[in-house]
Amino acid sequence: MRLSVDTIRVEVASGATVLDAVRAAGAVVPTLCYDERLTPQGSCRVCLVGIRGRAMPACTTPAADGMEIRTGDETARRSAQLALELLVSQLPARALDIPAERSELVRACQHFGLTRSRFDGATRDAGADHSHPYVKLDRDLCIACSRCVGMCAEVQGTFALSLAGRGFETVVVAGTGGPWVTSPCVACGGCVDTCPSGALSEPGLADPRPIGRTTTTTCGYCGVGCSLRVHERDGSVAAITPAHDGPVNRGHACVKGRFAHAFTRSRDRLTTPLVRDGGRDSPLRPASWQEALTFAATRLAAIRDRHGPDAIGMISSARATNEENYLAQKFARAVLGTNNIDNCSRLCHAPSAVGLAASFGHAGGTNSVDDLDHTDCILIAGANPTEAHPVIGARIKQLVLRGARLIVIDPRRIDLAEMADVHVQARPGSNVAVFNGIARVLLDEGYADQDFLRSRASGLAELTALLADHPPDRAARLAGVAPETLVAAARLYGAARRPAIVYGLGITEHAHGTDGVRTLANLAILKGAVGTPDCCGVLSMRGQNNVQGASDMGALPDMLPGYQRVTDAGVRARFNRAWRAEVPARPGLRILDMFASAIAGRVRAMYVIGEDIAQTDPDSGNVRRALAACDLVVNHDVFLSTTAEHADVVFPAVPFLEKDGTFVNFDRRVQRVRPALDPPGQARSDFDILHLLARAMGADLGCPTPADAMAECATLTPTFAGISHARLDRDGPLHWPCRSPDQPGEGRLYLDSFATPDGRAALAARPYLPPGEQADTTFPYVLITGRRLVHYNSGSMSRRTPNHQLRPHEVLDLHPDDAARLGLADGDLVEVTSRRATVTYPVHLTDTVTPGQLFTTFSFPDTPTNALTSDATDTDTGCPEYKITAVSLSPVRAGRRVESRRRTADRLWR
Ligand SMILES: Nc1nc2c(c(=O)[nH]1)N[C@H]1C(S)=C(S)[C@@H](COP(=O)(O)OP(=O)(O)OC[C@H]3O[C@@H](n4cnc5c(=O)[nH]c(N)nc54)[C@H](O)[C@@H]3O)O[C@H]1N2
Ligand SMILES: Nc1nc2c(c(=O)[nH]1)N[C@H]1C(S)=C(S)[C@@H](COP(=O)(O)OP(=O)(O)OC[C@H]3O[C@@H](n4cnc5c(=O)[nH]c(N)nc54)[C@H](O)[C@@H]3O)O[C@H]1N2
Ligand SMILES: [Mo]
Repeated sequence: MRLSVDTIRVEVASGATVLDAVRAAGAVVPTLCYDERLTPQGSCRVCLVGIRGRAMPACTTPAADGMEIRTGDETARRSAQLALELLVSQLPARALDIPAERSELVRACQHFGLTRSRFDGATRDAGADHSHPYVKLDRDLCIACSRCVGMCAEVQGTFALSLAGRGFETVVVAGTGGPWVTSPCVACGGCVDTCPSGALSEPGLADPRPIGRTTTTTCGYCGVGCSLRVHERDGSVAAITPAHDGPVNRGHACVKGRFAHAFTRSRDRLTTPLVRDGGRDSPLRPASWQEALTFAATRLAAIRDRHGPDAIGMISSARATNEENYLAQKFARAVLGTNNIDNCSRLCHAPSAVGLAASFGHAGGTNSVDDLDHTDCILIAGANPTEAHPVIGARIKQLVLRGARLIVIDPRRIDLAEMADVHVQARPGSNVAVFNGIARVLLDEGYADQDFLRSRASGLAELTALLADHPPDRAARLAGVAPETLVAAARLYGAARRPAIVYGLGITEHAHGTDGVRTLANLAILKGAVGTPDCCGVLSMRGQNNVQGASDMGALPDMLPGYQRVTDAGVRARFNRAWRAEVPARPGLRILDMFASAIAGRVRAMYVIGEDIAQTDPDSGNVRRALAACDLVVNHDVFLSTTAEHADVVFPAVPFLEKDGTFVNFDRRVQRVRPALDPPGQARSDFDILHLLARAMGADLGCPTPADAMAECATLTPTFAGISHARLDRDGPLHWPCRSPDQPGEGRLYLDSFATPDGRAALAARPYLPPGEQADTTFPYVLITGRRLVHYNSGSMSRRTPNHQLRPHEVLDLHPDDAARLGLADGDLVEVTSRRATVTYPVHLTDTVTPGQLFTTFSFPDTPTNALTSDATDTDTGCPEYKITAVSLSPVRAGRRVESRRRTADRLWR
């Protein structure tokens, strides 16, 4: 459409509004109730423009071909100014004290030349609500524009906010109107972000002092990879806002990425190296870099020379950048001479890497998250995105509100189960049975895409044979659900035109996690819903900010960067030439095997970067025994973690907000990470620490800067060959594979063929097998472990922020029927005993868990959940069975509280 705005001619797409045309022409019309992310309301009357002599709201009037828009039209301008004057006459004068760049209201007033004198002072005194640590409400500044209500409903999908009261008394309320902190608000920050008047604000931005520099970077909490704008003031983070052009988050964020940054200036940040040189019972003491580096280097070299390179086990960090992980695996292979390097993906999505690669070819999700926009049915299995990947959880809610069907497969009634068409509340560990049951229905009832199966898939005969004795009622029995529920789920998925699969740790962290991934992938193959135009594929909700990248960079015992096998002589030869080193041919140890080898005396040193193995790895009593058995433990961390407490040398590392490099998010997007702050004290990046330690051992790792490391990796790794910092800075994020500098990355994979040896998607015939650990008469409950919204993994970061006020300690979710049987009330203490330890928790009564099942997290050192978890692991990958621990419960009678805590500690040190 062609039209004119104040004589400037512009062209806009069909469906555009007059406001779009005005902005395309570069003209300025103030708005108050408008936010491009929300349904326009046209209620504030401040954006009036003249069209054919009439005053029309720009935000709701559709643009039309040949239209002549006048932003300076006298009638429109006068009416708009009147509307604004009426509005501000009700506001206290402080509404104008807010700096213009933070208040659309102030900017609108400036536009119309309205000054302070028009503010007659407060005519109401509704007061403030500062109960929430992040979201502050000044009711007297509320102009009832309803944008916050729109954000909470349309973007976040939480529906926590509404407008209450009449006329000028109208004001936003959270929940039922009590203190904000007690409402269902999840503190995504969307309301604060959209508020035009300052009624809703956050502490960092309410501060009138000016912001220093603002840096665009990628969030370092979960694997969604939100683009954030970090605003610095006086050397610390003043505030973080979501980048509105962020390709994944599209202007949204969550309570962690957006608000939980205070940990960066926590008083207990490590700011100098620490050394323990008086034996294991002596304390760690501050040391100079020179001293600590020499200490670590001489001992590592001595162990390598005396016991061989494989006596050292190295764990690299899924929290660190690609470039740091690239250096870490180069350090292990080229400096130490061992393939004993692994990363946290082992505990998390190793079954995804192996399972997806076997089914489709690449060790990552099959599609870009953007493809979700086109789906008509989402199957979520073993993932809880509204808590663990909140921005994606919000996106899924938006899709369901717009009409997409939703299937949830989860033993707990998670938030999304409330809006699901079908909730298959399957027993933990029954995934393979459930997916085989669904596959059988897809085949039996004609939902399978036979053309796709003939031309693009393999393994149908074997799968069909296996499914002969997997009828849906057997699957339903194993899963503990009604057969009709399973069939209903299968029919919904089967009937969808563009179904999407989204899954998480409820599939992978099991004794048969890889089988779970493969039998889930079968469903997409049977439907022809992967590798085809318009397909939505299979998305694995990768966990940590860079767990995809840590594996992509080769921090794995059997793979060099880009999943090139260490056993391949040709691959090794290329790396040997480039590195002037000898990459060992034999695959190294996985994380849990490193612990077993340490206890057996074969591994003598552990070098752990940014993973709190003593708190987060399974059966932590065993981990501590492994650490105690080593001659040397080297650790980098931002804080004195539980693991650091067992180390001989601790190097003070810096978190994502203070470093340079890249992360890979869950949909294989390589994104830039930029330093927004200077590190405190003598803390340094993992990149620098690895270089310094290599140098102290007489070696040179090359690639002096992160950009150089990415460049070196690109020359050695075909799937990243087209990626460089310069290109990312110029063009923005890129999906891998990206094979040359002139190629865009591939978001949707396999359109021509799958990357398997025969080019076909591989169906897998995997039978249901029972879990590694099961409930019995001594340990009759199944403990499920996982995530809650406000804390993150070990909690080392989130506990050092006001998120702690939102959840100050851990609880054990228990069904009210079980509680009644045990005589427990909400908040009572209960001892949870597994075959390995006892830990005491306060109980939280909730019917989101079924009777016989329990739920908790592992984010608090004083409730050490992983003392309980077992050493059972996935047969294909060694991923721990975190999702099933058989336990017994014993109520703690008053007075026994202290004693039980002490017993926990004793057992840990056994
Ligand atoms: N707030 C927050 N966000 C996080 C993290 C955090 O600690 N806190 N950690 C990050 C990390 S590292 C990761 S890996 C991701 C994890 O993200 P998710 O995988 O979404 O999180 P979990 O809560 O561990 O597990 C997901 C669900 O699996 C279900 N489940 C358990 N057993 C089974 C089963 O046998 N079958 C099925 N179908 N479901 C089952 C659980 O009930 C749970 O709801 O989150 C990331 N994001
Ligand atoms: N029971 C149970 N246990 C689990 C799970 C479960 O579901 N249930 N999930 C498992 C999963 S999926 C995961 S991913 C793990 C996570 O376990 P961890 O990786 O141990 O936990 P995190 O808190 O993510 O981070 C580890 C450490 O890295 C530090 N850190 C942060 N950024 C940096 C950095 O840039 N450099 C360095 N050097 N250090 C940094 C933090 O301070 C923290 O001490 O937990 C696993 N443990
Ligand atoms: Mo994870």
